[in-house]
Amino acid sequence: MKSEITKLFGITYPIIQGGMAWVAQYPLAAAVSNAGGLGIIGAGGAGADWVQEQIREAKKLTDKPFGVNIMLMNPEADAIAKVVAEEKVAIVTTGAGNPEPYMDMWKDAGIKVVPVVASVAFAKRLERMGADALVAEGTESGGHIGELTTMTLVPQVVDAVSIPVIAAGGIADGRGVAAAFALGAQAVQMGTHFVATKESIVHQNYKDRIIKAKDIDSKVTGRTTGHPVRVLRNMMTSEYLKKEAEGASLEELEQFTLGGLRKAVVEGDIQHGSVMAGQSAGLVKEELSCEELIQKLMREAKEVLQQMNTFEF
Ligand code: TUI
Repeated sequence: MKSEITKLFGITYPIIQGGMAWVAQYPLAAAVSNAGGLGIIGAGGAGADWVQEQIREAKKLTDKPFGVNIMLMNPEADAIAKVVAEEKVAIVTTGAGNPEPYMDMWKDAGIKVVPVVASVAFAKRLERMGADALVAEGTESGGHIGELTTMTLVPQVVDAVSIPVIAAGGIADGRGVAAAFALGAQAVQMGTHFVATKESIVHQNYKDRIIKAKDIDSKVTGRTTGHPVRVLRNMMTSEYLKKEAEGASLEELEQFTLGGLRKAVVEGDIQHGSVMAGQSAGLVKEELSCEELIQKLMREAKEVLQQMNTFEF
């Protein structure tokens, strides 16, 4: 499945791994790139030195292109933006904010800039600013989310811009990959299924929680605070959603989730931590290697698309 994105990034398959905070570290990114997709290191809330070390370790494990995701709410974003330029990372994706202040510096360093967007207006603006491609991320995604679904957002962004669009949110198997192409996307970005791969460094409890998740296990905290975050339901979400319904203050709610992702990823406390995952968790059935997952996605997508060719009109 060659596409504008596989050509632009110099990768074999149109599969991008999401740049998830705490989770997307160099072993995962290198494994995805070595398997023919695009691996991404998630800078999340980390410091610039940590990101630099991650990039250098990834370079030792792969000679294929990989990317770095910068979460723009991170107070260290300025310093991380400089590190990726100095290290001449092939591709930078951004999330949770506006990357315009860094675009010129990154373009001068020869970096391909791929912002994550959740609306058409923001997509058009970033195309004008020189973005090379966009990730259109639907509300089915895990973590910090926008309002629109992947099904409605992706075709509207595809219609509004002429740069290639990568679909994200709710995709975890080959049917989702085929559907994304039907919507006009040139690749997919997946997070949740990659969290539960062999090369992912998250605690085993986190992987097992994703694998046993049912369709209705997905919850959104923080709708009232303006920072909606999709997670898997547990004791923390029950308590949080109760506090939120009772009109708890912003400070109290923020305090309640502080350090929650680390608690789940590192300590494996899946009852009190933030188990960020998308709605696609219900589609994840087993822990595969990145190579096995990417091969499975491409085999399934090919089957679906060939099946569609047999429709009679
Ligand atoms: O960024 C994400 N997903 C994330 S970031 C994250 S880290 C975190 N940790 C604890 C609490 C909260 C977050 C976890 N998941 N996805 C990309 C994304 N970006 N989705 C939506 C957006 C977005 C939203 C609004 C991008 C830009 C935007 O507005 C920018 C503007 O200037 O209007």
